[in-house]
Amino acid sequence: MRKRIFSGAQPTGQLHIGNYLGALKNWVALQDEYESFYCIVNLHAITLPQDPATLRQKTRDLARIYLAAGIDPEKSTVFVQSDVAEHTELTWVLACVSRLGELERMTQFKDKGKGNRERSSSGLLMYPVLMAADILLYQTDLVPVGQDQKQHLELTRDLAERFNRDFGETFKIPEPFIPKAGANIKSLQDPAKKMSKSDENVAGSIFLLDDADTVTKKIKRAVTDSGTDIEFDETRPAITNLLTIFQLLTGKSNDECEQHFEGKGYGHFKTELAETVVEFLKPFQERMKEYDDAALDSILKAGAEKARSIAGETLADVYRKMGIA
Ligand code: ATP
Ligand code: LTN
Repeated sequence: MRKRIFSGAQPTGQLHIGNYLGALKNWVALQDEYESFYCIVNLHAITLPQDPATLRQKTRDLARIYLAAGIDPEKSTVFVQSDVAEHTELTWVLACVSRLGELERMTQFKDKGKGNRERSSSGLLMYPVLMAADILLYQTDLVPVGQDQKQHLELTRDLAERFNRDFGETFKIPEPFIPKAGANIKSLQDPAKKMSKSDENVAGSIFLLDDADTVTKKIKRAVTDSGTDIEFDETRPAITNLLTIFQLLTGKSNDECEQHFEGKGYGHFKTELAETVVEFLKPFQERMKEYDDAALDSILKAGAEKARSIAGETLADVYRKMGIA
């Protein structure tokens, strides 16, 4: 049997090149080798306030983005989280296994709740429990994510181990897959911060749906460090970030990138980087138009059915072991 992958992204804000390089690009690469489940996690989205019409639209847009990125519905299972009720059911069980202390220590709870515990939704606190349910329902081997999800993966493993210890072997313990390069793409405006959908300063992110002009302007305005060499250098995070984007989109090695820009200035480098990003985005944006509504509906329906058949088995086993059914 092939090993399994599970991953997902939230249908909120606009997907950016950090989401692509840190996660989606690897999902596509791994789908040939693994049995893959790629989920649009709309129930995670409502841990923060969302406009209903926008959420509905973004859920479908994100499915199109997965397909345009190269996820092949013939190879991978693509589905919407809320279409498979087992995710919410297992969340309740795992909520009873998790501890308040460990959830309150999650850095994302503090960040996304802006430190305001009194006004944060309890859903935001439960966010990583729902994520653990997503993963554990499918007896997942590998979870390809960006660096920011590492702590949630550790919690998932802890919950699975605790459940297995208390009720008997039930869940496979999943491993994170965090790429060496690209797992933490930084904001173009502040290389101390990660590129983020929720950043108010849109100049910091290259969105997958940005047009050529916007991309070029954002790259031209990107902050750089002191010094002039175009080299990977931890002490110069801004240039290292831009070079990482170039490297991952062209498939060149670090050395090849540095040689390519040897003796060239920032102006030249930024022009070429902008061209590279635009060339990548153009066919991507074209592919988004390939699936009409009916085609998309049928992919998501088939995906949910496949997902439900596996998730149902795991949940039945969990209930049996707990004396619930
Ligand atoms: P953001 O953090 O941008 O506000 P989010 O928390 O809503 O987004 P998702 O869209 O659900 O995140 O994330 C999808 C995937 O993209 C996750 O695997 C996440 O780790 C990855 N990711 C998010 N930001 C970056 C980044 N700056 N660099 C690399 N990977 C990232
Ligand atoms: N929290 C993740 C999205 C997510 C996820 C998952 C990723 C929800 N469930 C299961 C991997 C596996 C994020 O990227 N913000």
